[in-house]
Amino acid sequence: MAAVLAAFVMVLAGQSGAGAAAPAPDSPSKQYLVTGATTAQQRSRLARTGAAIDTVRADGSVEVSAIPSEVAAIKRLGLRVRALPAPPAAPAPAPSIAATSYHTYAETLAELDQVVANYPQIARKFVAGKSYQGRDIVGVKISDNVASDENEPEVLYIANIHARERLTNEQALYLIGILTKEYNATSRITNLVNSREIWIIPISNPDGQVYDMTSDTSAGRMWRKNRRGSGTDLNRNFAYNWGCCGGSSGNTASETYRGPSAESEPETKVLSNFVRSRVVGGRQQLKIFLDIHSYAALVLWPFGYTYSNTVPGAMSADEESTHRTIGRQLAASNGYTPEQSSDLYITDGTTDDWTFGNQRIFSFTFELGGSSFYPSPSQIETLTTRNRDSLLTLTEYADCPYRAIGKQQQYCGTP
Ligand code: 0X9
Ligand code: CA
Ligand code: CA
Ligand code: ZN
Ligand code: CA
Repeated sequence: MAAVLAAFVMVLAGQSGAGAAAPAPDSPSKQYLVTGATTAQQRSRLARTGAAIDTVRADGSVEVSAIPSEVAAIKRLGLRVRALPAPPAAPAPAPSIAATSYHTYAETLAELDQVVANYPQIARKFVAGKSYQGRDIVGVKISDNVASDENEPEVLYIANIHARERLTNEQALYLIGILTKEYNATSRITNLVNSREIWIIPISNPDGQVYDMTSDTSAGRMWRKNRRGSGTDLNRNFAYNWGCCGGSSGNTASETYRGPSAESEPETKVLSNFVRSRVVGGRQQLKIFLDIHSYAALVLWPFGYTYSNTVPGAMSADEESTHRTIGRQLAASNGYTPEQSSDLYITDGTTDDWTFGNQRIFSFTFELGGSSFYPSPSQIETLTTRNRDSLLTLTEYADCPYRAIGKQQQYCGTP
């Protein structure tokens, strides 16, 4: 009953932005710069309109993707809003620099096939399931004796759940690249591949990614969601406190539309089922989860649905300090800002709230750096190489994340 009432109130709130003169509810979103929202509470109020917060600038102003009814709601909050220019079209890549341009979905699949062909002992392709439009959601498992399910700590990295966050696929491919090419060459990497099972899904939202990259110009379409109906924000569709807290929208046109129910979207189901499939003998094998986004240069950890650092029965003091300690260490390496997700703004139904809250996997979200969703291809190498050490460090923590706070003896029985 409470949930029904809450949903009803949300619907009313969502509709209050649509006055007589309001534009059609399904007008596409555009990017705006919002000034006047500089605290987490103010950004949460902004996010509660349904606008997607794309990045927080150094001066505290916020870039958002918003539909007209949301722009009206932002103005009613007393915040200043001005339209941002559409991202510049990237120049068509010359053949000589084609190797450094963004991978399409097809090129990504070809690259993964090449990796498993080159490194069959340590790299194996897997298909987690299919998207709404029937595309394979593909990943690579990297480990020694890759064909067997060994008793080794497992980690899961996913990227490109938001279609336009194109650099995130490149970051995943970069990680696959160093783990394979440097095996038996760099001892830190050899040790990791020998002692972990590393699952990497570079394009979690293939329908959205293909749609975003398929346009008449070389600029992207600025598409974020999946492609069922007018699209659902997959990072608001996960089944932990779904739609609880004003951190997503009930308006189908919104960039943060949470979907009709938790796990309503095929892609969410595929990713969630994959995570559940790693419970072997009653134990979740995944010890670390990372969801890679862009472009606010952040290291985030749960929870996003509440400002509370700890939650009885859901986030103990030791779990919180383990997340925070690892998160700060990663940020010290890649130069991003470390914070609890809700310090950015309240979100609900995100990947990491579910992987930790429901599956007890220590979970992080990276927002990669960059000046837009489409940094110049010439920046790919610099922007991804920046995470070399942080990604290796995170993978190392899979043995016992509590090692970060010196409690590996207590929680993992290891010295
Ligand atoms: O709003 C989002 O989904 C993420 N930002 S983005 O610009 N990539 O869309 C941030 C999510 C932060 N919250 C959690 N990870 N819980
Ligand atoms: Ca192995
Ligand atoms: Ca295993
Ligand atoms: Zn994102
Ligand atoms: Ca907090």
